[in-house]
Amino acid sequence: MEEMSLHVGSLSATTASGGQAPRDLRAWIDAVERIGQLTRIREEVSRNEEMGAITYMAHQEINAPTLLFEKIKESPPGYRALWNPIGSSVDRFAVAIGEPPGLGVMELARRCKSKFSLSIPPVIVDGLGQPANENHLRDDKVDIRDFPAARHWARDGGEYIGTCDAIITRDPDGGWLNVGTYRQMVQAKDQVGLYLSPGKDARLHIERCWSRGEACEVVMCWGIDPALFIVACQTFPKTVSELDFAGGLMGRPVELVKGEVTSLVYPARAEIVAEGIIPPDSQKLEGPFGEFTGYYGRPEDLAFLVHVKAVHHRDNPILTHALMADYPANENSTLFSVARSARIWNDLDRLGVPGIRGVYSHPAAAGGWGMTVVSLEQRYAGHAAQALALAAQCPGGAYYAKWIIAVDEDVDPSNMNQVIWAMSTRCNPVEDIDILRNTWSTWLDPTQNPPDERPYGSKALINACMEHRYIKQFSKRTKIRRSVYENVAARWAQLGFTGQPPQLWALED
Ligand SMILES: Cc1cc2nc3c(=O)[nH]c(=O)nc-3n(C[C@H](O)[C@H](O)[C@H](O)COP(=O)(O)O)c2cc1C
Ligand SMILES: [Mn+2]
Repeated sequence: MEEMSLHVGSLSATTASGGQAPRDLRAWIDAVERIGQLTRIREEVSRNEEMGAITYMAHQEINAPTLLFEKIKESPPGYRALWNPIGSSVDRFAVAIGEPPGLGVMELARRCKSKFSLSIPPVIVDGLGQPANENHLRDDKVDIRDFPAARHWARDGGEYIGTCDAIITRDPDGGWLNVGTYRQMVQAKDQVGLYLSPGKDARLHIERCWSRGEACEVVMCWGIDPALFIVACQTFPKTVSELDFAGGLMGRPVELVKGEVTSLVYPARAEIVAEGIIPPDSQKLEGPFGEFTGYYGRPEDLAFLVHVKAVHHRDNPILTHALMADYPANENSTLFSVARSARIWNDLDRLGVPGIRGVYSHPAAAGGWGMTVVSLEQRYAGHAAQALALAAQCPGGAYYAKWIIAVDEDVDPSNMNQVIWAMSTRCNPVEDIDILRNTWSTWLDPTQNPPDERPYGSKALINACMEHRYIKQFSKRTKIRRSVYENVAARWAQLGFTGQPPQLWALED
């Protein structure tokens, strides 16, 4: 019901399912602490590999709590660092967008999709007295080195201040504001490197400013609430502002204040914000960085160099960090299995592809970028092939993804046992696999060498649906009769089992 209209305004937003997101990072921290999903680390730790190592080790377990480091060497007392806010916890994602804990991942993805189809533009509020404006560093007082940036991995090229961040730039033609999550390395007390993959929106803005001989203004939010992070790291169409979708996701407009030294704006309740400019040809060697693939990406190379002109921060600021690693220690794994799934599902809805039962980005597939499973009810010849091609190339799903798999509606796309079963019983590889070439990818993909060739990728489209041509004759799947299932489920405890009876996607009607 919720996606009946594509341009739902703020009125409909108030009727969306679920409550409002927490007001800011601190309100979210309180909420996740109440459900036992936060660990405070009071022991003194080093920025140099130690916080990264602790996070990687603590997050070997699915559902491990987010880590708040409260005492960090070389940072003033009170300065803190929060690592892997979402981590591998579906509940922490739910809390971030105002949904209750305890939802299954597909249900949460469905609710996230509904909220992504709402658009609530931000509002500008008076900057006076806003939390982000509690402290200012200006002119030659700008020194970002107090904030607990960190070397995440042994071979990182420096300390990273921006990983779980939100970078705001303005489209020089359209005027709308883009928000993206892009890594940032400390280069000097008032300089940071900004790594942008080919085709990312901020990169397009900078390139367009430079082609006119102009500097590009940039706002960098280094301590942010998870709802803004979720929106910043998802791929929305290039012609709209992520701030509108952040409003939709949070159930209220994002509150922004006017910048001091740029014509941009920043979130009024952010922890740490820096304003800066990237003058034409401003670049410096940056990286490498232990990336979402679980490898160091491209070797050290030129990246954009931002000159920081002013810093604004809360008292006792919290710098947010996202560790990139293999699953489950990767911050963009479960986040992507909800938000990226929701984005692709949302795109398919908007394109009018009917019968989509669910979309799932598996968290173990290179931080959720690598694999997309679409479950659909096949309604016409070519339907599965259409869903595959569009899921592979729509804005929400096009970047990196190597494996796009279509399964029928009786297969839960988030249940890999079911997906592998479908691939092994409904897919005839010689007929059912297509390859797309020269697709949108990244320098960080280790499979292509030399690294300069990497921004181009390829994709396998795997049709693991029953063959549509012979769907009536296709072997019948063994399924439990619905009435029998209900009867057994009702007597589950009586039969001597503990816990809830399993939910099944496929029953015989
Ligand atoms: C933790 C994290 C770090 C990321 N780092 C980068 C990065 O350094 N460079 C980049 O181009 N994309 C990075 N991404 C991916 C972008 O955030 C993502 O593609 C997003 O859609 C970019 O916004 P845009 O579509 O407005 O360009 C990162 C994503 C996450 C979750
Ligand atoms: Mn964008």
